[in-house]
Amino acid sequence: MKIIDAKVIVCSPGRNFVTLKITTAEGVYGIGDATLNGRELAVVSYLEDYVIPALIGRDAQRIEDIWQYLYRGAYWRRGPIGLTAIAAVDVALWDIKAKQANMPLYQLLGGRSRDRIMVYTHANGKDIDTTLEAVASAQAKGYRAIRVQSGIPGIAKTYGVAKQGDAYEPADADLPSEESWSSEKYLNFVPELFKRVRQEFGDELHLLHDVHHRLSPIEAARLGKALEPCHLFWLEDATPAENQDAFKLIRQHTTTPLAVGEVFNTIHDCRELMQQQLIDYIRTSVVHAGGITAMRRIADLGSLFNVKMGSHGATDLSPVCMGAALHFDYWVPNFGIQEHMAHSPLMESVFTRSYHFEDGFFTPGEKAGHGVDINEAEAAKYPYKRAMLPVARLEDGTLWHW
Ligand code: CS2
Ligand code: MG
Repeated sequence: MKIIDAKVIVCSPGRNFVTLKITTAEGVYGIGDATLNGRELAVVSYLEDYVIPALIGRDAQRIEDIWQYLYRGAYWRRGPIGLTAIAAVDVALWDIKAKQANMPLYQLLGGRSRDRIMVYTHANGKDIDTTLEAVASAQAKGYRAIRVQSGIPGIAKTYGVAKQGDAYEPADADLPSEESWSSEKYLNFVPELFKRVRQEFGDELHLLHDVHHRLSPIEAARLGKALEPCHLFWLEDATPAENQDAFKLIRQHTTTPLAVGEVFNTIHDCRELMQQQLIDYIRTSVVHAGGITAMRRIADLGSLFNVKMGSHGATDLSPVCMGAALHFDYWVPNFGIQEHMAHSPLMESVFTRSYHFEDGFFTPGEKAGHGVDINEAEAAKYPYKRAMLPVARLEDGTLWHW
């Protein structure tokens, strides 16, 4: 199955998406997501200028060899741009292989390990009361697990909180907008938020919270400890993980389960955290961590140390990634949960999908391949629009982690 064509499709139906389409001499094609929020065209260039010319003429059936060729063979390894490009190729090739076998992708991975895939969604509001309303509305839609974020008194704009009535899309400006941050104001507020959520919704609902890398390790330990009575499903990205040892300090102080990894690209970013049992969930995604081929290795390493998969699934990961992720989740033995932020009807007018939501759970569908396709004529109606993620500064002007 010779690869005869590979092309990148960039569209912006409400937000930017980059999609790779690989076609074989037999006419079978596969698609992969290559979207890296706020840095989309860097991946397009990596694909068009370096990857695609080297792909043409290769055998689409040799997924592993092509993965090694693009990773090991590149000399300049790792990093979000390269691994997002590799992921797009990998997912497109798995799509082709599954179509060729006339099977849904999860069957090629070893078949399903569960009947349905639990997802969590987002509830957010400008203050506690509107956030409680958002939790009620997510619960009414059937979600059993909800990530709760709220505006913080004294901080004008906070990650994870939508502008009034809008779905949360952080890449909102042509150049990065600036937000201000105070860890102390945040730390004084979040325990009260979760106390109110538990009071209102009881003990059964799974609650999650994203710190978005904002705290120092000792501050994260303080938050984890304060939230213990509210028994979170997880506390996400409590501190930046470049220094993996930082999680040791958090772990020593709290039993709140820890999740990290949406910005990780390779198994090397996960290894120490896993081996030292410093985390409970790993949030690497199919699109940013090198595709299905790489995610299998990450999951298998994690399984040795009781680490479960809890993949990133914000709207900046396209429906193509979501489709592939759901096949992976259906199979992976050490599954924890999958993030789900619903794509808008406009986004879904460009991508057709076979995955299906019911009662808080997804199934990936039985269509051959990963079940997601792109309507190129629709995509062409929505040209790329530059949109960057914000940056954050402390109240004294110091640049901080966004
Ligand atoms: C967030 C994301 O979904 C999450 O957990 O951290 O919304 C993140 O901010 C975006 O994906 C950044 O592109
Ligand atoms: Mg996050």
